[in-house]
Amino acid sequence: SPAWAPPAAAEQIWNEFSKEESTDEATIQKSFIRHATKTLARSSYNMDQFAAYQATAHSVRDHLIDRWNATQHCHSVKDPKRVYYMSLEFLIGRTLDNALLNLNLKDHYKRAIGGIGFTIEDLVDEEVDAALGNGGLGRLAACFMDSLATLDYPAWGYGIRYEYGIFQQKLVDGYQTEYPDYWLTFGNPWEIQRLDVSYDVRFRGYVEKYVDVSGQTRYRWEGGEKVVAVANDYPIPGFQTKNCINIRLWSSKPKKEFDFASFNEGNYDKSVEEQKAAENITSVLYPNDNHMVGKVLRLKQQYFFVSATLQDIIRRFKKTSRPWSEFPQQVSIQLNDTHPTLSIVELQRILIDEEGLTWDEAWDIVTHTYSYTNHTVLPEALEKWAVPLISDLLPRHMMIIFELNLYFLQRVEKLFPGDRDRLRRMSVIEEGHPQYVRMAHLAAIGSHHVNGVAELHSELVKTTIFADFVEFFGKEKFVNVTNGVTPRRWLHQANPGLSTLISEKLGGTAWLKDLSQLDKIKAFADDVGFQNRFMDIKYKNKIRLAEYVKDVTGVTLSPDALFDVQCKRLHEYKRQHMNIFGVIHRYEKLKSMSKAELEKVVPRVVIFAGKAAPGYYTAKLIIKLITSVANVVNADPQTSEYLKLIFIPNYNVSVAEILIPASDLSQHISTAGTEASGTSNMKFVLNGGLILGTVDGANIEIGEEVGKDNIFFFGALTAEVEDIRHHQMYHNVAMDAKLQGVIKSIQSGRYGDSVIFEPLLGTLRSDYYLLSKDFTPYLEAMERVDAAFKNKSAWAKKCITAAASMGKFSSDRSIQDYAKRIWKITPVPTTEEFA
Ligand code: B1H
Repeated sequence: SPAWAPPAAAEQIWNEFSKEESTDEATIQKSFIRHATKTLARSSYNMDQFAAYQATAHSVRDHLIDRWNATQHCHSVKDPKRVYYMSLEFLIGRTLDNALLNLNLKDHYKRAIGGIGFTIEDLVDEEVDAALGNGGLGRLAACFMDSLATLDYPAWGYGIRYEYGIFQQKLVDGYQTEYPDYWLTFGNPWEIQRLDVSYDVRFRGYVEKYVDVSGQTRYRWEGGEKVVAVANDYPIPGFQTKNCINIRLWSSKPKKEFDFASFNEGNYDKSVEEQKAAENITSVLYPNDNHMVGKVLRLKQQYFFVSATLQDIIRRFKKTSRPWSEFPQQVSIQLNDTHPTLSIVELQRILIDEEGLTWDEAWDIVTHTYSYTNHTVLPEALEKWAVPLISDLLPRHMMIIFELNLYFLQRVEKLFPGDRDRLRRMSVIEEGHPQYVRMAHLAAIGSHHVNGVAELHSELVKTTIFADFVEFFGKEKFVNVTNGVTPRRWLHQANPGLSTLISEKLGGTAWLKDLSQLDKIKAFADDVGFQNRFMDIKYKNKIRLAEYVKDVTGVTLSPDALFDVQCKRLHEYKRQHMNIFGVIHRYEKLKSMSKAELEKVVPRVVIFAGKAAPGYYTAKLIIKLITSVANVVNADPQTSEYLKLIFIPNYNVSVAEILIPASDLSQHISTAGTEASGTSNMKFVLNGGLILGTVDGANIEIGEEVGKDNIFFFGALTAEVEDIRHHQMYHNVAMDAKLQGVIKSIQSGRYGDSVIFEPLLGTLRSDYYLLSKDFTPYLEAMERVDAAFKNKSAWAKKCITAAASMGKFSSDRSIQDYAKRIWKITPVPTTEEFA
């Protein structure tokens, strides 16, 4: 576009009014009122709390946009290497409170909004979550964006603007029921629609072979149908920096708004059909965590997202007229799991078909650009797509996949001549009827680095799914980057009491940008005064949670009880059923106790929360069992002082922000070797809770940091799991006696007609997830927890020491790891001259 500058007469006014708005109380109030009256068309007699939230959000958005503009200006002038984080999920949650804190405007807004007659805390609660993700993988992407912005890295997030986020969960008769999450009903003040940033995306069609002017045989993808991708920008402000980066979310629009020819022929349905089909692409998030479902629409989403994103990246790259060979020095693309893997094939296609590079030149660029994060080794979660599906939707891509697989296998054959089973194992194509494309193989072959998300998981990646690939490429390509969480949202925002206490002791808030400084809090672990303040904050957080629980379930909780929480997606590998079986065991035991014995019991509140994939029958049955047991336990006057059981419906980021700071104990009890990392485990300990967990995922590294006295480990180790499964299968092993007791209790009908639970109890016959093996060790670990909780001061010391040991688990550390070892990018602070 031609360089434009304001005419001399307008320059002064331009400069003045494009400056970042000042943050004094009166200016904020004026901005609030301007947005209320002009943006929302409200008047003072027509304001409610939601409108006040909207007006506040719009005025905060102005600050975000100022910083966003400055950051973009700075980056286009300095033109550094950028990282592009491609993810089909961003589980952001709410924005208002987080933005206020990151911009350091919370106190200003508190006063300004208070002066107008609203309370900022009330307004914050009006916001609906942006829930464009399933669980840990999507939330990790959101934490990474916060860290990238905070550390001044030149980064973009790319994703899909789903109109429906993860479904809303309600309980009906104790069963999960799903409702659509149409989060955009009342608009979204945090996004900026960019109708000027749009790209065509092609589907289907055919491949044409031709000879170009230089006599080269080439291919081009033609015909088919096109849809349009439109950009929606979501500004992400860093903490205490001018830097504000962007998540660009694509929405699909029809290429032709309306088919007038069909309409005039009286074919009304057909005239809107195409429009609807196009809009459908970005309509809904697939609600499966750790499970692959091979639906065409999902594949369409993936390619739509990949195509639009690459066109945008390439357009930016081309602005500075560098040769293609410099692409990998300017661009690093991170694939968040295999979901965006088609991007590898798409870049190869663009380079050879459209840009005229040779295959080898193109492949060299591709493989120096991409890196891939693996998030799971569970077989049912590994993506594979039927070849006929890809051939139909993306015919040229299917050709390229076969071709790159051929070249790859030829290289394997050269290194391991005649090893046909190795070729079969390593092929991108799984043979059969139909054939399948193994996306993880494609991602590994097309990337310069592959990483797992915790030490153990990264070892499993190297020894299981990519063992052959390690032998072929060498082990340097396979690295670990342990996950982290942002301390801004997960401590400063969710637990202001604790954040303030830490800042007081450390003399400022610098620790929020360098979490390793938390270490210095260990010095206060024995200080009784500090212990009391620390536990008093926990107590107040428990009261806040109890109020929330009262509100949504009607059950009254005592904040003096031990709050024991397991909140995460429902999955057999995460073993929520082991937890509820444990609760049943506890309840039966309480029922058999004398009054004198009961008086020695540590009162306990067990809290579950989490969504089950709508098609995951067993997971839904676990929810039904939890709610059925809760109905009985909570109504039993004999035990009610000692045990309460809660299922909090519709677990999401906002609920997590209440739940996590209020826990004394949280459970992370996956069968060893199944949970790649887990990230809520980090959040719980950071907030002064302890972990009861298996030797799995990031639990292990948390244990190394906090010390063995400050974490409750139990259960079979990863190395033992295979042998135990084998043994159970072939040697008629009797089920654990206490677990048998629990099953009897369920089958007695005490929690309602037990027939409905038979399919769940049936899974214990083959017991793939080792509940029987781990049950007694689990109960013993629980006894250690109860004993430890009785000594208040010793418990406080554990919690303080553990929380102060969490420096490693900041997502800032994860991002610095990626930046230095994988992306090779450096920070580019947005300096004053751009503001
Ligand atoms: C994780 C997923 C996942 N691993 C497929 N894999 C999906 C797989 O829609 N799909 O098809 C969606 C999600 N999610 C989680 O990633 C791991 O289970 C956690 O252990 C880990 O902490 C998290 C972040 O790395």
